[in-house]
Amino acid sequence: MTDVLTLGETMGAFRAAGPFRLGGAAELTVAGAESNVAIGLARLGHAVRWAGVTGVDEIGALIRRTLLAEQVDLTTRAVEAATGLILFEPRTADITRVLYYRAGSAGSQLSIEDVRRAFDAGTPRIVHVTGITCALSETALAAVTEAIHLGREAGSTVSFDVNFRAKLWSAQQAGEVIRPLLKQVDVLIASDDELPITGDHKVPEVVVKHGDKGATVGGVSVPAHEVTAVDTTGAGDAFVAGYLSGLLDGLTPADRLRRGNAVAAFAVATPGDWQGLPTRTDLDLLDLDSGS
Ligand code: KDG
Repeated sequence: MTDVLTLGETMGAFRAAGPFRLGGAAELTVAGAESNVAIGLARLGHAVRWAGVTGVDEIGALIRRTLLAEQVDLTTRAVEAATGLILFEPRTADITRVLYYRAGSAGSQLSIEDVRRAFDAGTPRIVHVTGITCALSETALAAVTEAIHLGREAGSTVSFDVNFRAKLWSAQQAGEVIRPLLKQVDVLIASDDELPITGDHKVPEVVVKHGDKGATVGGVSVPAHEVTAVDTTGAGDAFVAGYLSGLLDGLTPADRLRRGNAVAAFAVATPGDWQGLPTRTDLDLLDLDSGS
């Protein structure tokens, strides 16, 4: 049984304590919006599958090893191209500069066939995709389109997070690609500044992330937890993991937002995209209804 299928590019991630131009130590880990969501859901006890392509290299092995250790099921293939890299360079407490080394990467070779193989492993209750993957290559966009299509055919809930990345494409290009896809989406997730990209659409459930102000769905708003943030990278993905977890557990819209906010609160309190993501026991520390 698969609760959630997600797909995209996960990269090797270098994180330094300060400017990269000074050299010195940098920590190596992995990062990718969809695999962040997958780890978040797995830590909350859901059955998650991530589909993606890596290189035949040590970074690819690190990605597979990390996701397997986090109990994420994999549909992967390794190809003769380098696994992409992302560099996180903290400049202020709130601002981290992101540098990509991912053009022509293995991950951008994600294709329709990878998605079909992932569906063969089990029909998911939720298919979760993001705008990042749409921007990577023609084949990756085709993979997202196929995932949405197969999800609809199978009766899965289709979730789409805009996740606009200005280093990958312009807002206009993103709008032209994303808007047609939204016709088949059940849950649209966007931060408030990404809403213009989505244009007019009829998506039934629109979840808006307001950063440290909280989040909204329909007419319901829930404020974020007040925590000391040490690293906000991955906060949006953490929120999505919590929100989708709430959807899987049949929580009300307000409780889905509460769980999303709670998961994000844990994520920002620890350096790294996904390292601080909570288990259900952790959620109880916030004295929340963490569902069944
Ligand atoms: O959401 C955090 C992501 O930005 C990060 O993990 C890297 O997926 C990523 C991307 O493409 O920017």
